[in-house]
Amino acid sequence: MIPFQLLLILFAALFRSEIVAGAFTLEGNDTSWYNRPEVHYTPDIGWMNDPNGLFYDATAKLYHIYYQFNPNDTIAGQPLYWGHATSPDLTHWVDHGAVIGPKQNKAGIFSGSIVVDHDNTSGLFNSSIDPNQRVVAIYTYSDPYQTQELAYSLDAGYTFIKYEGNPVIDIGALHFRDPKVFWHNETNQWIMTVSESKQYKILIYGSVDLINWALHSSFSAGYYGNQYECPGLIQVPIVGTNQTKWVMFLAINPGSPLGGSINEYFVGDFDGFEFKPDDEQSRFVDLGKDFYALQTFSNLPESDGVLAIAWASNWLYAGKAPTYPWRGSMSLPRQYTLDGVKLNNETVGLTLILTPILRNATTLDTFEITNHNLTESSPVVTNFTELHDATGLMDIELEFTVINSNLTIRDPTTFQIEFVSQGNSSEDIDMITLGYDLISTSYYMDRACPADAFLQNPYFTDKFSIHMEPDSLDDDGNQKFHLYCIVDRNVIESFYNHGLFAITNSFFMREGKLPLEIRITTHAVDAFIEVNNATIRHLSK
Ligand code: KTE
Repeated sequence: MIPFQLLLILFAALFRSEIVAGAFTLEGNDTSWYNRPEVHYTPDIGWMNDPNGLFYDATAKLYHIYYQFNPNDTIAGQPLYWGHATSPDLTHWVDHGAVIGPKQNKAGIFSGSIVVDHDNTSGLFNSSIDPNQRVVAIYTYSDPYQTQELAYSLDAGYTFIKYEGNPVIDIGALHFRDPKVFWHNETNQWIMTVSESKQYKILIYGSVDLINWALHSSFSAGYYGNQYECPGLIQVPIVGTNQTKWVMFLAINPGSPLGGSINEYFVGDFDGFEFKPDDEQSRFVDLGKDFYALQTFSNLPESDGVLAIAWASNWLYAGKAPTYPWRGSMSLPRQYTLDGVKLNNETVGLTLILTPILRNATTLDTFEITNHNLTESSPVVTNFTELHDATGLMDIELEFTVINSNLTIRDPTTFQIEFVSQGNSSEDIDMITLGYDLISTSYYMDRACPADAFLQNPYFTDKFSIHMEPDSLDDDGNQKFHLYCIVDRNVIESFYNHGLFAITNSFFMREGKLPLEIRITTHAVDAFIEVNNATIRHLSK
């Protein structure tokens, strides 16, 4: 006789379905939402890390993103799901919550990608499914061995069915994850890049049906850190030509030279089997501390070019960020192109050009400043609306010329753009700063908001800098510079010389405070720069 309890267990095992994602109970009061970014995607509730499965549905005209999601807490943990969100314009997002979950609690649906299987190469669809909506997710199942699995959707990406032959790749490894798949036209096959993390290998597989995969090659280069994560290979157009090069993106964590997590890339060629980099030099996509696990979109309309989103946080401190009831934010989408860029006055290198995407945001106020000689007594000061109207979302585009380059290290040669909160006294005001120093020929960012408890965290380093050559010279040989910066409540993204480099960071003002206004100031008594043009906007989504 089989005991009743055993029958129950057998029954449960046989009919075991996915475990359900619960949403935890909210404990916060209204003020807990004050610093939730406007246009940087955040989940409605819970923990979020890497962007996953980014794709465009050409029939519904909708962008889909998925994300590493713990709906049960605001820290990373298992069971780990893919969450899901959609947007018509990459700016206004609707969160749909958990969409793919693990078979048991101590497991996770780790990072991965989505492809649109137009031609039904997988055989998972029938003719009733719109070719633009033949959505296949390829992700890592971590239990704790890591294997690559498939799930497909018959309703345009809102629900998924796991492929019954899973896993599709199993090499018996504990650290083997983050498959990113694309269709390679020239060789008529799907290509997967996936990382054998602790071996510092990006494995490149090929398949004609998304189900049977053959190992083609392995790539290893650059700055190692502790391990490789979230690789991605994509063809990127070279500005002003009809040529392209292949770019291999790679994330390393921990072990960034800045601390924690960072994204690097390599430029080279790909023949459908092997990626050959032009050189083995690591180049970093972003020189801030909060830009990780970048993933590109698949199936984009041609006019979008190459777009990608990264996670705007860092594993060193992500779980402690003072936000509630969500934790984790995405970067803005960026468009990527390549250009030959002057790295110094003797060397030109093919470099990624980064263009932030902000479509359909509403402009509330605009300040235009032209031909303004900046001195201590003539700062640029903008007055945004009072707090009740404040969105905490603003941007600035600035062009300036160095009009006195004969200064020495004894002179004040720094100017700064200050993003300032409300407050009655200097102690009461929180401020983050972006500056440029002529003698150092470098920009800096200072994200320290005094009195923010989070700054006690020694890994939440607050100062960053980046060397920039002038963008151009004017007719008199004066150096000209360009920068664009967007601030969104607790994320700052800055772009130098039309997107040649970027620094992205999270920052946290004291509870209830938001960046409200932008000032450009200096301690120089005599002007050493002229603000040719500054456009400062107060925005809402
Ligand atoms: C820890 O860096 C590791 O050793 C983390 O597990 C993060 O890993 C899981 O997040 C990533 C991916 O490799 C995983 O698929 C995913 C990168 O949530 O952030």
